Amino acid sequence: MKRSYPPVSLIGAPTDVGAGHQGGRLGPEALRIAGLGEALQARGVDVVDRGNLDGPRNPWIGPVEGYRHIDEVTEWNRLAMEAVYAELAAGRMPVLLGGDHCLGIGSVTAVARHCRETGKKLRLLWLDAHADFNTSEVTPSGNIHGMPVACLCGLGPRQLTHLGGNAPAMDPSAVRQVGIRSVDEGEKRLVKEYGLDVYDMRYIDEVGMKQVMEEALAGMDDDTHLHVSFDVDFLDPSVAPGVGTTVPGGPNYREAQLVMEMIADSGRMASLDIMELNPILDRDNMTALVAVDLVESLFGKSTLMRA
Ligand code: EXY
Ligand code: MN
Ligand code: MN
Ligand code: MN
Repeated sequence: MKRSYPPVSLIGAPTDVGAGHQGGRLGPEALRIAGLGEALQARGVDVVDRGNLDGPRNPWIGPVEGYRHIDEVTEWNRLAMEAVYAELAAGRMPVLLGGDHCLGIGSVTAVARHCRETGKKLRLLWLDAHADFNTSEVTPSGNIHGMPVACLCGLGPRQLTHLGGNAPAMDPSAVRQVGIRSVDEGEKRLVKEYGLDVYDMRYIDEVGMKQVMEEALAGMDDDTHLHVSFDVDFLDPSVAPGVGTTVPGGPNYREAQLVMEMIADSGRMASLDIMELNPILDRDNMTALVAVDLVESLFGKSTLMRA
């Protein structure tokens, strides 16, 4: 079926304040150079590039009370939240270009507010090698890109859990995590306690990606707003080496394409993050090119011959 998409706004968030490596702040530009905007335009999508948000520089200092750069993280997320909310309120589809995955706090907080105001049900699909459910007590690093899902579910520092005014921004029952293969010990306990719906690599190996995505996308209807938070480290490092926290044993190119194609078929995606691309660690922009290729599939570019 040929689907029409709402107009898209690209928003660059060039920061790595939440990460353990520098270089993610070059991500938005690498995605532009890989032709993200043009690729969507070629699919008939109306695309506007809003340029980059302008937040604080990365101070590159160690954790304080379990959090690294928390004030800078908060400011970047406030900017991201406002930009994403404005696009949704204008009836557009925000595509937030990271930048590190701490930005998911601002992005999803904005989406959750939009859902409350428009009576939509939120579904959060978190494509990642990591659960991103750490707290200051259990984090091995203090890096806040390991904490955004916890913050969204009300677990974390007040300035992040209450970014949108009230907490929690969303209910854990709306979360579906796919591709997970690196969860810290304390984090694992919290993921279980909060009842996150996790489709880890073991489960993907056992039942196959098709069934995983059928389960992760089940139960959506016309009133569902699907937010896709695509951490590029979701992909196997052989396909996507240009990220700071590679974890072996991720989805291969074809499995990742299937994920994107099934999301496209659902017809529910209304907002998107593309996170954690680090061009400093990449080779010839190959990870950005793969990300663009996959995003094209999110917008219906599949070579379906048997429909
Ligand atoms: N779990 C580790 C930590 O909290 O330090 C690694 C987190 C990496 C998070 C990446 C972006 O998804
Ligand atoms: Mn809407
Ligand atoms: Mn992540
Ligand atoms: Mn990750």
